[in-house]
Amino acid sequence: MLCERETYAILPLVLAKQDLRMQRIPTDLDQVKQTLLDAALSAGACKAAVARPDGAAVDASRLERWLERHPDLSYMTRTAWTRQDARRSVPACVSILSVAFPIPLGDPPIPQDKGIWALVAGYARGPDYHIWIRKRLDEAMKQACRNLDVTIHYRIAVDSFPLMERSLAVSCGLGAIGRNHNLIVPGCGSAVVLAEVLLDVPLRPDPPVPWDPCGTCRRCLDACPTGALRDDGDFDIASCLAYATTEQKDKIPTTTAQQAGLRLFGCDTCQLVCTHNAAQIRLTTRNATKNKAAVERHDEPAHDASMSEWPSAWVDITSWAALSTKGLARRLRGTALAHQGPIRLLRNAAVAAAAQMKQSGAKSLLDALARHVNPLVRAQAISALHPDSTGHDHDDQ
Ligand code: B12
Ligand code: SF4
Ligand code: SF4
Repeated sequence: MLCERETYAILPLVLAKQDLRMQRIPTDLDQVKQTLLDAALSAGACKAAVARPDGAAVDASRLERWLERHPDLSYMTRTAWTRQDARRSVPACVSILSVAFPIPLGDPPIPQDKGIWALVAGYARGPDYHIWIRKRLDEAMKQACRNLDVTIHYRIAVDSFPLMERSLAVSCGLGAIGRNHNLIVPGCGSAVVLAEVLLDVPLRPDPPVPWDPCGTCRRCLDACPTGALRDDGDFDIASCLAYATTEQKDKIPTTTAQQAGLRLFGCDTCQLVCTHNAAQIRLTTRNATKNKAAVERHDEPAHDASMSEWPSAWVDITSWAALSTKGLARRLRGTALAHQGPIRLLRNAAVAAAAQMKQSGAKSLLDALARHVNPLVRAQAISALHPDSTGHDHDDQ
């Protein structure tokens, strides 16, 4: 999950956009802190706290070990040093609001309507979370500064900046990391997207909260379809289906593709089984049955596609092969899926179609994808149609 790689080009960044001599310096910093925390909650967050800019540094050695094992994520390797301390990319940053926003979690049953269906993970349903969270936080911060009558320079990050967002959140007591490697916010669960507000005002940091969310539970380890979550606490990114469907650049290997099944984008399995998420799953399911659009509950971003266009849990991919890549990109504009680009989504569509071969239409969708102009899409579709082949067609030899 991420659109981080797109933003690195603009580093290093500064917070200040105005003439510092003009600014009104806040005096009562505890009042400022409380107002900003309240503003984050009013923007829809379920929890917010203040972290130090180097709050993630305690996990530096974890990150280094992780990078040694996963060198293929080059954007992570390139930015490893800056990730550990926000001041390395934004020198003016002296404190950070770490904020958790609830997102849908729960997979409604596959629709009975005619179609070839593919499943979108909760965080990527509806309008793009990068956009709606940034917009809401920005409005709330501006309003808070007006109420306080102070000038505070800030920069908002939503999965869009080289930080260790989970580690930062742990450092200020927002929650704790579970065996599924997700941040679990007490009372809210792990169905959250993390955002940060980098600030030039020195707020008192909140302490970490000692909390073991897992005890003897290991449901997520048992439920993970690929064994990506290891008993020893290790995470095997190469076999994680969230990685395969959102980050992997080349063809998805046959075994992983079979494990991915209907998943079009992301994987929620290790969160669906977690008891900390029971309330959020109930809420998502209730909203999904009551009103398809209500499950999204988010603001529409600033373009005029109608709400019915947003990806819900299930997307009908029947018509995808008939669309031009530009046409598919246009259809997905304003959603988190768009960061993936149409080609990799069509590759994933081939995987999902292969899991529904008994449905009428799946074979013709795969046949069409096997003739697609792009070699990656062709290769995935051909290997779905002929699992024993290499997945290469004549044009690729
Ligand atoms: C790369 C990345 C991925 C990769 C690798 C994930 C991974 N586990 O490392 C892939 C593509 C697989 C991925 C998948 C997902 N991701 Co992602 N991803 C990121 C990204 C960009 C960097 C993560 C990173 O630095 N990894 C390196 C390791 C070392 O760090 P870490 O995982 O962040 O956290 C470590 C520390 O907290 C430390 N730690 C501290 N205390 C403890 C205690 C214990 C017991 C353990 C084991 C570890 C531990 O170890 C953690 C795990 O290694 C972040 C955004 C960001 N900039 O932080 C989002 C982010 C972590 N992803 C997020 C989400 C939502 C997901 C998915 C749920 C999406 C989905 N539904 O498909 C899945 C979850 C998969 C999983 N079980 O982790 C959210 C996390 C929300 C949350 N509640 O934790 C983030 C923060 C984005 C955001 N802004 O909301 N992701
Ligand atoms: S399912 Fe159990 S072990 Fe996994 S994160 Fe949740 S509480 Fe922890
Ligand atoms: S996201 Fe899916 S594949 Fe990845 S660790 Fe969780 S359950 Fe396993």
